Amino acid sequence: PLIKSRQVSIIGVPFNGGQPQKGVEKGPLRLVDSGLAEQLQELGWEVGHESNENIINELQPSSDPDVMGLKQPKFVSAVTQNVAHQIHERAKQGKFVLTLGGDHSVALATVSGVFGVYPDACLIWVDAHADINTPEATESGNIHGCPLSFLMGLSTDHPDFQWVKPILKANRLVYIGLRDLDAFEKKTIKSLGIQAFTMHHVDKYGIGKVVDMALDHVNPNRELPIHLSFDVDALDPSVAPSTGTPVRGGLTFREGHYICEAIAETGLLVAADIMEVNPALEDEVAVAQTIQVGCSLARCCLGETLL
Ligand code: NNH
Ligand code: MN
Ligand code: MN
Ligand code: MN
Repeated sequence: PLIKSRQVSIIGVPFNGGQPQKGVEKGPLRLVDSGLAEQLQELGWEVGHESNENIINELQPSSDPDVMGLKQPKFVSAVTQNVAHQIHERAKQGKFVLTLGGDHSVALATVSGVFGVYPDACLIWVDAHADINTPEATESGNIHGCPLSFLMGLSTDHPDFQWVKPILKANRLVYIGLRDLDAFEKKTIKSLGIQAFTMHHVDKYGIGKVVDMALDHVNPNRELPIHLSFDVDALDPSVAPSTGTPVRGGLTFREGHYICEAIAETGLLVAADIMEVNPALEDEVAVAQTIQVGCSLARCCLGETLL
């Protein structure tokens, strides 16, 4: 495996500034409080944990008006730039980086940090949404719907995100689970030739074939490092109800876990994000279910089901 140390660095990012709903900032601590660190130790990993519970509020600017149609740009930029450095340091030390969100704008930090250390990595984006809107195109203004446009250099003129380097090439990105795309996103995926497996493809081919095809595309020789960014809204709302933008018709419990298992099995996974768990949404039973799923996806990424 690429990560020889068997050390994992859990990076909590209790941040909600990339979208309007409160509560997603409580995701990371709930995942850890439910025993995630101990579970990973049980699997033989040496676990470090940075909760970042204190730094986020300090980074909130006193005034943060919309810029080029994006909401809270200064706050999102400050938090993600800061966390990108932290993630870069941990990846550089040879540790597996497990980032717990927080909303998906935090991918600006995870992908920047990880690709800074592994420039030839590929990114597997598991999500109901494509998160590739530009400031011009976004209908919501929520930055959690935009991180990939910055990381791919499609949005180079926004003053607050000049620090984000266009490190992601179209042929190193693959989507799984898409089912709620904006018109601009569809057009962009087509015109850039980004490989995308929607829920239609999961139905048609089955998840096993989809993951094989996804890896064949971004990692044909099975030699490049892999970063997995998993938005829990990729799962069906019956599996992961406590998330900000649930969309019917998502991945089953097993399909979601299979993706993590199959990628872990390659030995090439160097970083994983578990994003958009919102413990303030739905009832306590739903929250507990969503937290449990988040933890078990993370464990599968770290090899729980490998023999
Ligand atoms: N595409 C929409 C937007 O840009 C929704 C994004 N919402 C997400 N993304 N939860 O994963 O606002
Ligand atoms: Mn997302
Ligand atoms: Mn999503
Ligand atoms: Mn939509």
